Amino acid sequence: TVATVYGYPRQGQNRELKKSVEGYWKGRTTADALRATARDLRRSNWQQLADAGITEVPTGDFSYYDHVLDTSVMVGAVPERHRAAVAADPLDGYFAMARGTQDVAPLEMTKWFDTNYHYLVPELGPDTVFTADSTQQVAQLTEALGLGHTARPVLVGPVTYLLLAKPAPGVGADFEPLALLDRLLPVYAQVLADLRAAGAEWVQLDEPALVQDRTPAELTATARAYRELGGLTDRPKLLVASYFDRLGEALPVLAKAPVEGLALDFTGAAAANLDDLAAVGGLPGKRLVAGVVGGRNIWINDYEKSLSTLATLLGLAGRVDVAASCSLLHVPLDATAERDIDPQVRRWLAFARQKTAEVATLARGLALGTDAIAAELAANRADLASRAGSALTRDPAVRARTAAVTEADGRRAQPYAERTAAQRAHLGLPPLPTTTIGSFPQTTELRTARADLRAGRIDTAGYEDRIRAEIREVLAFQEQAGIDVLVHGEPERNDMVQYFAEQLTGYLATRHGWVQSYGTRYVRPPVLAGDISRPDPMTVGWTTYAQSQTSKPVKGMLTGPVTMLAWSFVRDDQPLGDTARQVALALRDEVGDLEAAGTAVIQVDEPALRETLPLRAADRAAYLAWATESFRLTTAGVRPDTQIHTHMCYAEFGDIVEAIEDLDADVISLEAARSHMQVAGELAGAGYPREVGPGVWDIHSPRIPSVSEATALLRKGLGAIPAERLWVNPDCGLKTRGWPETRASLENLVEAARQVRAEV
Ligand code: THG
Ligand code: ZN
Repeated sequence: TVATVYGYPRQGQNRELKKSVEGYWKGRTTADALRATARDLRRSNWQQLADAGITEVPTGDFSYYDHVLDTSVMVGAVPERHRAAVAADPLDGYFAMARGTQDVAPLEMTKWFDTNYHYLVPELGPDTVFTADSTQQVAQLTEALGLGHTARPVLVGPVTYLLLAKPAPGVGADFEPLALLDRLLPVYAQVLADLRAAGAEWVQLDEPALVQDRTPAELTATARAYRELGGLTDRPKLLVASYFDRLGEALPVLAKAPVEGLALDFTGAAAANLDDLAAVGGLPGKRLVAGVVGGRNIWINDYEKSLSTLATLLGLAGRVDVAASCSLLHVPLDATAERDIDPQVRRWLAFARQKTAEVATLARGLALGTDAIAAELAANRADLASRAGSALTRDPAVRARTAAVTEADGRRAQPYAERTAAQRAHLGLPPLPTTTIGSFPQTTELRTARADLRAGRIDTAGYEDRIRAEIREVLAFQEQAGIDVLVHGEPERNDMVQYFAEQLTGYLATRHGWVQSYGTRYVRPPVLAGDISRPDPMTVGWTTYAQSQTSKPVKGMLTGPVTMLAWSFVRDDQPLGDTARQVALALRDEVGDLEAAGTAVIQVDEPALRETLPLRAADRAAYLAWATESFRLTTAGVRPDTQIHTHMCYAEFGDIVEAIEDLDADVISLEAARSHMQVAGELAGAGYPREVGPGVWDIHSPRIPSVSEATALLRKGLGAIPAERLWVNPDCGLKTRGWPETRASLENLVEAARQVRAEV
């Protein structure tokens, strides 16, 4: 019985890869030094895996930036605009595709399924010519074999690669990249032949796109792809892997394909694969790699449950091996590094390193019987019991409160049409009111202040003095610029999710739990470990301080329950909706305290509402039901004249307009500058009846929008949304911007609002 994984965190114990790559970009690290760092990290990762008992290690999962970009390089899908850079220097060309240069735009970036990892979107068109470049894959395999490991290259499969691609610039939106399948397969055939020649017995082809709803044509193309690859003579054995959900209709297609093995996810909702597999008659004669250790959450495995799944699977396949459900890229490296977490609680946690040990233990249990792992089983049972019975995971007060929630708690006292008049009277705003999304530039001084506090160079009082000084400056600027609804600028927050998590009981923060978000950028998602409560107000002090400095309304700023879940590791011992409800009630208390302290406008951001949408359409209604309910539970307790705002960070939400309406917020701000106000038209077209602030400044670019550019966008917005419901604001928060462009852009925004106001 083989123990294996599909990928491992790339960054290293101290994010050495991030430092080395960024050093290379800055000219402080040579290409050779970067390559040496990468080689050391790979060697050390493989050794860690082998030491943990992983008997077949993955290769090709390592990447300087993104493995989907690596696949584009492997198949020669380099966009025209990057060819010269790639020809001049492959490494610099690679980074040019990833990040762009002065002259050329990078590839677009988007989320990898419903994870928090972002990949670079392949750009393809009818003229795309694929050519095989197996250099990187062969080199990594050769390295691993040279170090004495049994190794299996892991590649993005051809169907998923094409399904993740989009039409290149200038190619019609109706172009379907999957039409290129017949051109792509010979390139995969070449890579497979090269890997076989380099010593690969098995190659894994990842096809997670097959766990999404697929059309009959896409399933037919999948069958054709694997008939063709399976029919090759000069090839390694093929393992086709899927994860993140059940395969569904694609399972019979792959079960019949002439490949030697399938890797399936058996965790969470994907456990349905078990029954589905039985229904298709199993995989006689094939290798089944069973993903029974959750690869994207941080909880220890339930050994007895996994062993029972594995035992059932033994009757369904020619051979059963054990794996994590997906690449371990999505979890932090090592839970033992978290010295600040109570050792008892730390035993509930499994990061990548712990998960590899779990996979190895289960493989041993499967091969040798449970007696061979008796000690591990007993310890596992004890740890699970400690978690289930802990006061952290079960707080009777929280449970009583969530159980008592009624439908009325999630309904505002008056409908929008009535409360809008009360809000108007209360706030006294002009038409086309101006505001910002919440954060102002996070300056070096602020970062220094936080570092000083952590290092003990300043005390809490000294730190708070610095924050208050920053708030005064941010307010003074907004007053002088003539903005109508002010914000305090959030100088006290770095990552907003982490900021709130640190103040809520039941949440754990990590010190070293970095997870790759994109390229060299990482986040440290906190852990929703137990029942959530709010011992003390979290933002009221800063908000009321800000309000005491100005006669204009200051907006209170919170992160909504859906985003708090989406950017954290969630508990696996209760439905997501229950956790969301607990977070919502804690936030509801904060909303109530803000209102009681005199805050007339409260914004609850939900940038993740759409990104957490389930992969399969059938699961979406249930998700949207608890997601919108938890938002309403957070916000609905306020008086009619208190105005609730929300903010989302994307322009495509055609499929969730109804859910946005269900939030029952009074005002929503959205990204719109880049799409030239298209969203305003979409919302109006869908009959959205509330106030909208489509962003008129694309804050993702350092460009300063001119007054005439902003007035043009506002006039366009007025074509879709009447003046009494249109707000004027940037696209998103300003924490990544500098002060010079922030000042100039906001002054132009206010001037544009003044000019357009005069016209209405
Ligand atoms: N917070 C959390 N999760 C998120 C986001 C967030 N997931 C989705 C999205 N936003 C990801 N976006 C980013 C943007 C910037 C960075 C990471 C993810 C980033 N990270 C710093 C780095 O790697 O250098 C580290 C930041 C730190 O010190 O905390 O720049 O907003 N939870
Ligand atoms: Zn935003």
